[in-house]
Amino acid sequence: MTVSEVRRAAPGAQEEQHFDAAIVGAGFAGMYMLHRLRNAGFRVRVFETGDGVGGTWYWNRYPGARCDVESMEYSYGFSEELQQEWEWTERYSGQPEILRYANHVADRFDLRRDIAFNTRVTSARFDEEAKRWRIETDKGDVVSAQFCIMATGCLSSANLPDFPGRDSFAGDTYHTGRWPHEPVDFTGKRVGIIGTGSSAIQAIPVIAAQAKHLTVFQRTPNYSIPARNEPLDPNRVAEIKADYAGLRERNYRMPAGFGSMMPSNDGTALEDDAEVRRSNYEERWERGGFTFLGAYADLLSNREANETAAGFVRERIREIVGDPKTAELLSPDNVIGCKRPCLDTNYFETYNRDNVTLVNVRDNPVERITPKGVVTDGQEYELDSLIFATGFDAMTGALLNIDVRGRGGQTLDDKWSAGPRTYLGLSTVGFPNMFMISGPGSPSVLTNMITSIEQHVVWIHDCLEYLREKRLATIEATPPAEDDWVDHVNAVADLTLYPTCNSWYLGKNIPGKPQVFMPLIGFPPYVEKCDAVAAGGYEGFELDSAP
Ligand code: NA7
Repeated sequence: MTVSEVRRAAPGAQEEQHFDAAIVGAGFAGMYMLHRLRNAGFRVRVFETGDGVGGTWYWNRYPGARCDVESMEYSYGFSEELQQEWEWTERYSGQPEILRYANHVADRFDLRRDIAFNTRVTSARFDEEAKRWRIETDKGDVVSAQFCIMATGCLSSANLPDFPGRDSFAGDTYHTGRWPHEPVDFTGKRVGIIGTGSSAIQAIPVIAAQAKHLTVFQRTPNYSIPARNEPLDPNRVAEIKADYAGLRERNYRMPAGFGSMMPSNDGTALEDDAEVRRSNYEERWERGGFTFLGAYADLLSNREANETAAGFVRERIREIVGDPKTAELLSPDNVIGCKRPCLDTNYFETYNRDNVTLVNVRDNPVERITPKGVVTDGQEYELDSLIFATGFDAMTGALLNIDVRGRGGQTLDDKWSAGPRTYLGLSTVGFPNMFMISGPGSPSVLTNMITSIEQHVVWIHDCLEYLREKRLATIEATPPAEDDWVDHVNAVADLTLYPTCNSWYLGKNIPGKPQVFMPLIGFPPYVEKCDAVAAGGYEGFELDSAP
């Protein structure tokens, strides 16, 4: 930085610093983006609200938190040394191990020196004259950067519903996505948990084993497949490591960027007779994990086919859960896979414990929260601790929590008032030089997130190098490219059963949120499109030369 580059902000505030790129967030996306750009000689600063790296795995420390993608797949593939030296211990890693991995990566690549921790970005404004972003933080930093890269995560803005009397509860309250750093001991406590999504399904068996009593308030029952987690077999690990690049490459060609170790069947469910179908489902149920939904190619496009898989899971629930009424309440009636499918360890079994009660809040919603507990259907459930496992304002929440303003001072909130509009999920018209990593309109949450992150980071890095080489000041998506892309994302979703339920993919979990199917289905064609856009000199973008 030269002296002439330094401008003073308001008296008392810190001096304005100039960077090539400012990155918001130090989760897996922000960390790799920093590494990649810094290696290419760009001056980069990362801002992170937490006091450590890891993003999702920094915040989601609830008991039982675990990744649903297998460890050997849910890890960076960009460094052969890194993937050879790191040793995962279980088929699916728990949160503490993933956080250790994130810290190892930060140390190994010396990332921390360019990350401002405990620092929340409050605003990002595009200065049209300077063709640069001006970024402000809650610590008084004022930063100017040519590029603003949002690595804010898809599931990082916690959803805490506005239950009447919510803050009057006298005991301890928790949100799964904002769990304390110190261990929480529920021994001897009457615990309540609202929600039965992925987080609750992982936490419930662990908390039930410790608490005096656990009351689960369920609005919508969820399908869940056994994870069949186990220690990793060293021989299997050695086999994978002997050709790790091969596994990454095969995964890259999978619809969700992972799962090549047990690929989906090409056949359709109704082609098989009932017995064959059942044995196919059984094999995948025994194997555990998301592979269950790969039993047939049409499970998410044909309702009748889907019902064969859904019915199989409902049968398993009835087999596992002793009390028929509880089993009935736990049995979903919607399309399986329409909401994010869950993986569990002894979830349904937990309802056979004497110290667990399931309360249906679908027909009689939570009326209010009192100092003593939760009231529904006129009955008060007395509790010592209350957990909100109520999810996230997914995909757009974290971005819109920042006051982002593009050309003409337009806010992102305003631009997206009818739902997010992007080109490739990477960029949005009116906000030049701003990139989103795994933004709405990209495959993101429907894939192995680390694979999607790596693909976006490489694409953004290549784009920035291209602009530098050609001495171009700005890149901005064009309106027709964005319109076509939004239509494309919707058209792909409409070919499937995804839009048929109240999922967070559609924004339906947040009252008042516009309902648009946000992720793009299908990783390989997306990668092809991104590559073609770049190879064609960034088709669908307008590039502006340096002033
Ligand atoms: P989810 O999957 O969004 O689950 C949230 C749960 O909270 C779900 O069961 C909701 O019921 C329930 N919920 C939300 N608001 C309310 C109200 N007002 N009353 C009762 N119940 C409510 O979040 P998770 O944290 O479990 O998982 C998020 C993702 O993280 C997951 O998909 C993985 O990708 C990892 P609903 O279904 O809306 O009726």
